[in-house]
Amino acid sequence: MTLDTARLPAWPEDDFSSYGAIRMQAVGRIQAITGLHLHRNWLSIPHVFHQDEVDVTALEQRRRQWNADHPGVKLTPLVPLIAATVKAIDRYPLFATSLSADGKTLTFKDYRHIGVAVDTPNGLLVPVLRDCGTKSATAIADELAAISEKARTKGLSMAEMAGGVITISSLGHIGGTGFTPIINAPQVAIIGVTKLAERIVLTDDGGLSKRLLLPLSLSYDHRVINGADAARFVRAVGEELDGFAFPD
Ligand code: CAO
Repeated sequence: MTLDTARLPAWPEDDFSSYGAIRMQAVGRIQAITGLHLHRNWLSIPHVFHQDEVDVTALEQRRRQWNADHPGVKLTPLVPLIAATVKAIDRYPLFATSLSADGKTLTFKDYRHIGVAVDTPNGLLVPVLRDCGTKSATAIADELAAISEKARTKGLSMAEMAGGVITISSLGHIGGTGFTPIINAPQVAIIGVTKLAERIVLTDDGGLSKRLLLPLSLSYDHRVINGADAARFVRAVGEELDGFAFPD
């Protein structure tokens, strides 16, 4: 399928120096390559964005306690999220598929390799953590720390970025209440995570309760996934987070 871009108006050129001082800088190699892929994905995948908040009050209490009990090891909220995503995919395998280029065949993947977007000085890289369904939380945390450090300092090989069934992009350490990440083709969905937020919510008996909510932003390929699937999947991620078992 090709897009007819020939009919679009030309890119607007402007003499910025006529308005004031400017400086120019070449776009970095990684940013340029990433940009081309993101542009292709944005133009060729019909994205739909689904936003939800999951209650992680109990999970966060348990995570903080676990970190306090295990000095020297740190589990960030991303680690239970990776594990919960794997379990949600087990319940909704559509989220680990790829659509063929002709749109006729869907490939279901039984492996659970998860891509994690890493912000590096040279641009965005997406290392892939292998077999997250069979790894302990501490193994996932160790691997995430090692591979994101490598991405930032030495870069990654193509093999280290290949084979993910879904990608998670976390901006939770910075902020935000939601965003619309671009799908990492040939995957069919990407989960965006933003900052944990304390909220006062109305309880079933009409009272008020202070809860900790994790905003989840799912972008999905509407050729493969429908809105109801997306809503159920994100709810499933929330349920699996709630049931997450910290290691002994
Ligand atoms: N809400 C609140 N705090 C959060 C959080 C969340 N959702 N997620 C992480 N944090 C906290 C962590 O607990 C940690 O707190 P302490 O320093 O107090 O222990 C702190 O933020 C820093 O976490 P981290 O960034 O070191 O670790 P991580 O596991 O959350 O993420 C990594 C690792 C590599 C994914 C992340 O560092 C990163 O690079 N994210 C950027 C991804 C990105 O750019 N996405 C956009 C892609 S589209 O352009």
